[in-house]
Amino acid sequence: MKAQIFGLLIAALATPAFAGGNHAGGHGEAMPVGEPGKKASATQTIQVTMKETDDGKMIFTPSTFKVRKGQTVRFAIKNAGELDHEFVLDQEDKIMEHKAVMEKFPDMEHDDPNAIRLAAGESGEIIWKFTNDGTFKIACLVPGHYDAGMHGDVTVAKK
Ligand SMILES: [Cu+2]
Repeated sequence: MKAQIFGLLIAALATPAFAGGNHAGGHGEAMPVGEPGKKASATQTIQVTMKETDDGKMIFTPSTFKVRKGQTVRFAIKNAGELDHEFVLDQEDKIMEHKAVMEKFPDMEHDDPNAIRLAAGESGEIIWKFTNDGTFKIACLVPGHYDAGMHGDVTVAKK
């Protein structure tokens, strides 16, 4: 249900060129960035920490990731900061659309399989199968956080 509402919001903001596309997102559907993976298939665990820094930035550590097409990765994510943070994995244009929606509706919640929101001190995981090569992004879309530095690059190699 939340995803459906999100889809409607996205559709309302989207340009006509996007209007025919599927912006409902997630819930087991294949996306360009990949699809939810099975834990037993994960060949790699990547630990990711989210936090604020003493000089006013907000960061993912690490913030660059290199994986291979076909690989299933377990992202073990920890919020080591004092604020809520999100880990959203997607195409850059989808991240930027989603960022714009979050700025208009900051209290919006979503439960897409390519995203997780963690309160301070919480840990969680996303198991993801990368089904396409290319360049994708991770980001925190809590308003202001992306601009404070909370984004990173995921490169998916062909082989
Ligand atoms: Cu954040």
